[in-house]
Amino acid sequence: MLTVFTENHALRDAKTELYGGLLVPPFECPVRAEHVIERVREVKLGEIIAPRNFDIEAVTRIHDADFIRFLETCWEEWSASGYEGEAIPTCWPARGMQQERVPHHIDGKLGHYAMAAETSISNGTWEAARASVDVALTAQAAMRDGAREAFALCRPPGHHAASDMFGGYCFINNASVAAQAFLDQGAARVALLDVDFHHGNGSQAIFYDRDDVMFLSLHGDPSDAFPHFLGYADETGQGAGEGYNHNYPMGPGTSFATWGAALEDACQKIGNYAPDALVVSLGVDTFEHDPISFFKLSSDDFKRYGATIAQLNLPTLFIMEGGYAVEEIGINAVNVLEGYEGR
Ligand code: Q9C
Ligand code: ZN
Repeated sequence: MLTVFTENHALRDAKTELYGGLLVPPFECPVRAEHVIERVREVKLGEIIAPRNFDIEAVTRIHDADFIRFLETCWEEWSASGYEGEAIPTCWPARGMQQERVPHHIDGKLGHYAMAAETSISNGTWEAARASVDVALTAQAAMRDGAREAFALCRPPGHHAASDMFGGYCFINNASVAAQAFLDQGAARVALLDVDFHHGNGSQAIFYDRDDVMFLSLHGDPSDAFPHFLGYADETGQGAGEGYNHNYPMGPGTSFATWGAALEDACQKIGNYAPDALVVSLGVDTFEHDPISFFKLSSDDFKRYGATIAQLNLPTLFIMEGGYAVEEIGINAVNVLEGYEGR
């Protein structure tokens, strides 16, 4: 399988994450991607190529242009304002407040465009996010040009980012941008399967009223897990999208027996939908030793479910999302790809 990767992911190197009332080193850190590419090399998964640079138009098919400009200029504006630390939102347009106006002050802009406070914006964040979506688009282009499957080793991840919202370590929704690229090249239907531990709220919101992308997500029950305010089973889509959104929330301690059954059900729905391509938001924070998650998948389970996804027999684009047990992240992510390849 082809892998797309760039060292420019390391430009995303924030020093702070607001966690448990402390500013800690971020769980979403550069060494994650280094471990994954190391494992890709170790098992000789296949060719590794660098991304090419895509025009921003492929990104603004999904994201609001003003939001993209905000990401581009946020660090500059924040540091020019005299603040000494990294950019962290501290106030939001909560219930009863103005939702539509975008404030002038950087504190207001951060609150308008952020969904959460753990994702500090730092110098280089925009450049890394842009490189990450180029990785996804390069892998997608390889499939347009004939590859049956590809692995986009994206970092930073993307599935929490909505059309005009960042957070949950995400800035640009790489998987959604890639899904849209398949459609723009002539696909009639794309399935987006999200197996990251967290609900892909950004991807869900982006495609919620559409029937040309079916979104399916297996994740920690939002009642107990981030992002807390989306991802319940009764969110089934709206308008033309009614019936094309499927959530599988699962509780603390969920084992592979339960998780795998949910995957089988999701795969059945994907098969019935008969998409032209499958995009997989591949997070491996479902791992039993993940430091911020509560599922109990073992490293072997990742190989097993890769094989299940392969049974769909669809052109498949894997997009890297989360996974914070950094020592095992390479083994776990590449196990899915090896399982898919029948190794
Ligand atoms: N107590 C991804 O996996 N904070 N993002 C969780 C846990 C945010 C995860 C707090 C987790 C974001 C791409
Ligand atoms: Zn996650």
